[in-house]
Amino acid sequence: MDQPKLENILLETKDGVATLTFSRPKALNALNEQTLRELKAALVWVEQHAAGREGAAQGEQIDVLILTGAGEKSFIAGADILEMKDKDPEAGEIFARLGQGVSRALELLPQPVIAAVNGFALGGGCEFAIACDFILASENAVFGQPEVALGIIPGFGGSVRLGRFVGQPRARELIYTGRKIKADEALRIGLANQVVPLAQLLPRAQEVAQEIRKNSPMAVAKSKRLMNQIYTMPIDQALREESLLFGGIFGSYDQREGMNAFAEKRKAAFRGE
Ligand code: DAK
Repeated sequence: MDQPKLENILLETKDGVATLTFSRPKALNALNEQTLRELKAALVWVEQHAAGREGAAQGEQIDVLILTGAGEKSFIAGADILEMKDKDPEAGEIFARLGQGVSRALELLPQPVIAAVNGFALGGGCEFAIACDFILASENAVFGQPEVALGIIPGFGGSVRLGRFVGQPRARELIYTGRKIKADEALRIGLANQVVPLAQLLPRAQEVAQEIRKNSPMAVAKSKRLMNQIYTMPIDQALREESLLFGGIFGSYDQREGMNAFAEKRKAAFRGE
């Protein structure tokens, strides 16, 4: 299955992990419309390679996706302000739908997505990081939602998702002030899971990805689906959803294999089904 043609994003795969690297050095990897369209195409490709899909059957299974930025300075410095500044309401809405669609696609992707934030993650950059499952940050990472300083509001889901990472009061503070925070504060408030030296960022992301890959991809995908569904549900409905998914897994190959492997004191060989 051919990879999509990409100019502003690099797509690499290694050991069951795909890495998408945003690369627009002249604009600190800011997101223009082309980059959003490329990301959309790349995510479709990654999804086609999830366990049990056509691409995986062709021998190229992808179990985890990592997003990062090219260079040492920036993950994504936000939406491309220069491209965005003269948009009319109609073009603004098209841009917003594209960005929101892509950030939702990150959440709906069956594979877990790790944001390896290697510098500025501002505006749309921070919003894409929090649409990932969790964030690993380099020591020079800087996060922020500075939209209000530009006379706009977060438009790729920041006001919806930031509170889920850091709690509503902190999210409000960050959005109303537009204050940029460094990696140590991001770690303290729960925005980043871990902070490591820049040179260690991608190796660490790979290590975490490989830890995930030891498990059943089917069970990981179902856990992700549940984690992303339950926050919009009342608790009783969410618990019901969990029990349905839990029950549905019994009888699957991976459930039998995982439990038999435990009983037989051997390593499980999962198939993702
Ligand atoms: N867009 C375009 N170009 C950018 C950029 C951006 N977001 N950020 C940086 N650049 C460019 C700079 O213009 C500069 O280009 P040259 O002048 O060299 O040609 C180059 O990258 C290097 O930047 P600096 O010279 O400024 O580098 P510094 O190290 O001094 O500063 C900085 C780095 C990241 C602190 C600074 O560049 C900066 O403040 N950048 C803007 C950050 C920002 O405000 N980001 C949020 C953007 S707003 C919407 C949905 C979503 C959104 C909007 C609408 N709809 C609902 C329609 C999302 C909005 C945003 O993300």
